[in-house]
Amino acid sequence: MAELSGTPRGQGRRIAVVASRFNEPITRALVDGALDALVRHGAAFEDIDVFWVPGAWELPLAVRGAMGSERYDAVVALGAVIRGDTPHFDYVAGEASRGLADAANESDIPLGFGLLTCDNVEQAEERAGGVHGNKGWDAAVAALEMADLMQHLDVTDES
Ligand code: INI
Repeated sequence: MAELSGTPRGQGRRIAVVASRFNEPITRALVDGALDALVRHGAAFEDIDVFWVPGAWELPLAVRGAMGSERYDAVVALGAVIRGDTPHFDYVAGEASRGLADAANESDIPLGFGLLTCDNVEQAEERAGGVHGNKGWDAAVAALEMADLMQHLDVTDES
């Protein structure tokens, strides 16, 4: 029996971080967390590109673009959808999540999912560098781990 898991190694990896500007104080903290995680795991700063989109709704299109560009070994999607007084939240959060899942399922390039869906700003702050950690960091590490695992599975090339 073999048990394998990926090691989150950033060395030599080119990474796209796609982040939404809506709720920017939160999403910038997620981006900071992701960049910190990538560099601390060995990625070179110059091998990381950060793409900003208006809101979470626009994340899937840019993620697909990054995946299709053949320029990246991993992609990290970051956003924050915060519940308001109308059902708008459900549409944006649900469709952004679905769009990201669709993009992930149609590509062999790992996608870290760092989209917060919270009831209020406090919950989002707690997950963007607060008591519940930084989900941008978590998403970046997950993407690196999966990039390594996919090499074990021989799906991506070693370059
Ligand atoms: N986009 C977000 O990223 N977070 C939100 O909380 C949000 N809310 O609540 O409306 C939001 N809306 C904007 C949406 O993502 C699109 O950018 C916009 O509809 C233009 O297409």
